[in-house]
Amino acid sequence: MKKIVALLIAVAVLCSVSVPAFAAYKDEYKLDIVPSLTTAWGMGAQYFADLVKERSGGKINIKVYPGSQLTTGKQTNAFLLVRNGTIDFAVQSSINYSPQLVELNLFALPFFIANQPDRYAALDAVKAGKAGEMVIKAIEDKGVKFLAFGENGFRELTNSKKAIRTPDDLTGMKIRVVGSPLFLDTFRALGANPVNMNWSDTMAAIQQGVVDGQENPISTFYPVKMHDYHKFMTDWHYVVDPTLYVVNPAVWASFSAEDQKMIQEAAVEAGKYMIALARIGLDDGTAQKYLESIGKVPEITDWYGTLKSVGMDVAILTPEEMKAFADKTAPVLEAWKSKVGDELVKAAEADMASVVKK
Ligand code: X2X
Repeated sequence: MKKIVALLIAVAVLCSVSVPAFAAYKDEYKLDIVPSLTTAWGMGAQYFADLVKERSGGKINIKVYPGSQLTTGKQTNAFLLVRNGTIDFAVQSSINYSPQLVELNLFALPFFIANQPDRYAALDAVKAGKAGEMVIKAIEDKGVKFLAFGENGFRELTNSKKAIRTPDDLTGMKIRVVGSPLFLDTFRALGANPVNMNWSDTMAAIQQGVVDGQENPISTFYPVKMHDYHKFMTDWHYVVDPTLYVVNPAVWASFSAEDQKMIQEAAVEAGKYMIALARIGLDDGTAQKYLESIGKVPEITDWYGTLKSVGMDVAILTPEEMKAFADKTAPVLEAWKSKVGDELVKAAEADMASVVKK
């Protein structure tokens, strides 16, 4: 009798693990990104698609659509379109999801992560800690499956007019910012004149001189030759945007358990690659070592030297100069901490404190 029961249990277990996925796989899964394929963001998204294709033996074909094609230029609609299934996958900036997910403004709080002794260690601690868990939960509670973090990068300011080293230098300057209210508040507090604009419209506005400045990570603005129009950069790292690899839940449910595992692992791996690409030449050398270890060192490894060689004037701020910007934006930081949620902000502060070397 015992043997029969054991056999029945074994059969039941086997059946449950080998349930086939009945939903047919699509010929193509669409993946949305904002910038070009030549950015760290684009390369990290493409690497994900390549890994999934290779590891599924060509069965799962993810196509990366750069330049906000899938959101018809409206990058802040990406979350809604992944949720409703118009878009299958996305690798999106936390900033572009923040209109729907107020929690994601955490990373764009001015001089919050930037003010930590090691901003990269602080960011990693937030993502891996309690705050990261809360952010992931917020995304999934709103109906999108989270796969992994990537990175667009810490954002630096560029402009066509003059070297900016103090808030006063920014007075009245027209600065293009992303479509998120926090950015308007931050630049208004600095005395600038911020304008919301999609990235897909930004280069034309810059070329025509409609705006004087913009802020983006170096690995995102260099490939579009920002230096041809903006001779000045301020190295202030005031906010960061991690990217998020996500998928529509129904699409996710259509994959077999093995494929889900493979896709999840591919996203984590591609995310690590993107993070290293966004940091190479800017961190303590960890990114370069990682890229060497996987045999994928990019052409440019020295950003400051590269920017100099194309004629950019880079203002490296002293701690006192950084403080002047942080002081000016402190009321925005305080106001937005409450909007983001005190519990989440406290969790992030504790996560960051845990990696500060005593
Ligand atoms: O629009 C931007 O500035 C960009 C490309 O960085 C984002 O999508 C957040």
